[in-house]
Amino acid sequence: MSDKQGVYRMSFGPWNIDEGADPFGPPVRQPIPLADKMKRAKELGFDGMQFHDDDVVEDLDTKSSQQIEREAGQIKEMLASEGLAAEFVAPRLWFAPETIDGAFTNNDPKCRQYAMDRTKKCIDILRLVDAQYMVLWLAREGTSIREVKSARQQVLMIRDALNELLDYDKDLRILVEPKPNEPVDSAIIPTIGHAIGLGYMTKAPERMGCLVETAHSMLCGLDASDDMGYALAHGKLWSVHLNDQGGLKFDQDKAFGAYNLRHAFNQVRVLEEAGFGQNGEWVGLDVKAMRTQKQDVSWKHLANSRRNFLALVEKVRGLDKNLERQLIAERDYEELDRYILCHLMGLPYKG
Ligand code: XUL
Ligand code: MN
Repeated sequence: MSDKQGVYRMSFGPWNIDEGADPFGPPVRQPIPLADKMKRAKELGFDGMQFHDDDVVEDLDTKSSQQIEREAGQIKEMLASEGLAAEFVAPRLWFAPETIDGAFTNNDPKCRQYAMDRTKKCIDILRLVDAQYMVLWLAREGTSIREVKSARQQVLMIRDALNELLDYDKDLRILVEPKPNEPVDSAIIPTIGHAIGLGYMTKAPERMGCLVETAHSMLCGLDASDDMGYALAHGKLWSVHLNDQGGLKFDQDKAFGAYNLRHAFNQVRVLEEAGFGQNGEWVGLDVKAMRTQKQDVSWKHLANSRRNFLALVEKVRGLDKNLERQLIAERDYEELDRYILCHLMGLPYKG
């Protein structure tokens, strides 16, 4: 919840309205300018935007610091004129030739230097657009075959890089977003436990948090609501990427609640119970439109995810807590199961 009790601030990133290209086929929609995406965000009831560094400054690697300052300043003005805020900026450390074999764990010191320089530019951009955090998805930190890198060394290399970044900006807060695979076969920081442990290894654990993405937890074979609970227990859940996923497939980024309503309900429940949002945390989405969607409706997955989230907030708040407590005390979990399903399906429940 935000400062207004009970109201969540929600965000998404420009990549969540995309052209529909996948590894097997080309784009099927025209690109939509960032300004239009921001307008759409406001119309749909969102409060902020998430960014990759080059969503803010295109072709970042070719830009001077003056150009970076000017272009990021323009984005800040665009946000302000829409009444939106920037939640985070994330360095895109997986696209350049230098990051083919990883960023901070690359075997080539020149490539590691590229990753460090690029991330420092991301931090500069984050300050220029007034974003709250840097999100770090460690996309290619891992291996395709184990023998090319040392697992122990990779962790220490990432820790050293984080220490340098925490020194570069003494107010910087970094949220590690784990994912077990894709694009690498085996990521070195696959789960939320790894992400939190990594934060504790740095010189400023108090500025290290994490972000749980529903689909990423599921790709680990884990339950996202439990991952959120684990991070909340550590006081480290500083953002989420809500979406959905039909089991152990590629990272589908489906609309929140689209596959498994009860799973979504339990994510909302764990957030509500902990008062998530009261310390300025955002409810972020990371969802993708189906490739079938035509141009003029290529934003419906965002509207639907937001609606589903808010409807589930009402479902969580509308639970009969006394009944829940009573059934737990009686250890009648089958009955509780039935009650929850009736509640979710909107069916009348009679004990
Ligand atoms: C990739 C993913 C990223 C991060 C930000 O699966 O989720 O978009 O959220 O870099
Ligand atoms: Mn994500």
